[in-house]
This record gives sequence, structure tokens and C-alpha cells, in this order.
Amino acid sequence: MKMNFAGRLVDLSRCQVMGILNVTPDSFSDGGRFTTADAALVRARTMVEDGASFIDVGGESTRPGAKPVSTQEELDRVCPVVEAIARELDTVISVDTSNPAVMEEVVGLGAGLINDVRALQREGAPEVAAKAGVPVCIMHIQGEPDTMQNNPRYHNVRRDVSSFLTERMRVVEKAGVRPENIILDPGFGFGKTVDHNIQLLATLEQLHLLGHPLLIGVSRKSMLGAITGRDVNERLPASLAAATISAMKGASILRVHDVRETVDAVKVVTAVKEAI
Ligand code: 9MG
Repeated sequence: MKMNFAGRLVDLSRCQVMGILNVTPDSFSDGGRFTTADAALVRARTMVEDGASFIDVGGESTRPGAKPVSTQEELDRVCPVVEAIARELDTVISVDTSNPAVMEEVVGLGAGLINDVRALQREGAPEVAAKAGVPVCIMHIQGEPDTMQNNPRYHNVRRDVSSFLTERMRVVEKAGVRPENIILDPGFGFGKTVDHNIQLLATLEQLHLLGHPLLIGVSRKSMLGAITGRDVNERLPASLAAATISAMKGASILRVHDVRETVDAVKVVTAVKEAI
């Protein structure tokens, strides 16, 4: 099954890897030798050479406690990087944003996927996404990033996440987003306890009933720290285990920090799946 990302066709029946490229001010502390866009391009090029099919550019931190960014600040962070990648690299550019003005601008610069952790809930976002005509990733979140980890609750986490995604699909399709342009994401770590995250991963295959490709982001997340007791920079083995489980359960896109290692893990999963 191929999806069209602003003219680039990607086969989502095979698991693909998306490299994470944060362009928040603390992301590239190199003593001022590079501009952020230069340094980001170097990082993006490495991830593409390592096998990433997507680069996810994000200018707003969604960590609890992170300061909100203005539209202008987000545009200033993200646009030069999107322009540079579009000019220099053969890859799908995804932009992690909830801001409709940013969505509109980056699609004009060559972005092929809108990745919204707020599921296009901001005013005007579904309409802008529909007009842009590129695929969108609709992610489940309970609450807002700042407060989402304050005692999250569900009746049944898998069913509640499915209901939320179904309702968001109804809204965005009504605004004109084409069903074939929708990717879904259960949103690991976004308003969920460790147990909620584990239950979601254990039942991931059931989200296929919603009929859309799944994007999964578990790389280095705190659920893996809670399970292993490891600090964030020591979570590669746990991240690869979670990525492998996700790929085995049919995820189409894995959003990761460690592209080269994840691509190898996915190659093993793909080889085994193709032998069945
Ligand atoms: C931006 N971002 C951070 N974590 C994410 C996740 O799990 N999924 C998606 N789609 N985006 C994410």
C-alpha cells in the first residue's frame, strides 16, 4: 500500500523508519560553528544515509513544563530547516506541529506530512490540513502536554484511544481531509501511565481495525526507563525491543532517535514476516 507524501510514494505495507530532528534552541549546542539549519541538515543527511524514509522536524517541545512558542518563533526554527532538507535530500519531510499557520507554510516549502500530537484539535487545523492535501498523522493525547501526566485515567485504554481516534477521523474527514491521507498513532507517553503504555503496546494489532497505517513513537521514552531503570541515554536496547514489537505487530512507521540501529531491527522483522 503506497501513500503519496507530496509526490514521494512510500510503501507503508513495509515498516519504515522516521528520524527525529528537534530544532529547539538547545538541540544543537556546537559553540556557534554552524547555524541551526546547517547543523540540522548534517544530522538529517546522516539519518537519510542510515535508512530513514522520513525526517520529522519539530520546533516546539511537548515535554511537560516546556515553554510555549509563538507562531513566529516556530516558523523561524522550522522553515529554514525544511527548506534546506527539501533542497538537498531525497526524503519525506514530516513537520511536528499543532499550529495551522506553521502547517500551511511548511507544506508550501516541501513538507509531505503533518504530524500533529494534538490530533488537529486547534482551531482551523483540520481545514488547513485538508487544503494542504498532504497526509496527516493524528495522534491520541489525553489533555495538553503541560498537564497530561497528572493522573491520566481511562476506562479501557485501548478502547478509549480507539474511540478518540475514530472521533478525530470523523471531524477531520468532515473538514475535507481524504481518508487515504490519514495515519494514526496511539501516542505513547501522551497522557498515559507506564501500565497504560504497556497495555497499548500489548494490544497494538487491534488498532488495525481502524483501517489506517500506524505511526509509533516509543524511542527512549520514559516508559522504557521505568521498565529497565535506565537513564534516557542508555535506552537503546529497550527502544529496539519496543520498535521490534511494534514492527511485528504491523506498525508502518517508527519515529526514532537511533535510525541506523532501528533500520537493522526492522530489516530482521521484514525478512521474517516475508517468510511467513
Ligand atoms: C512529536 N512526537 C513526540 N512523540 C511522538 C509520538 O509518539 N508520535 C508522534 N506522531 N509524534 C511524536
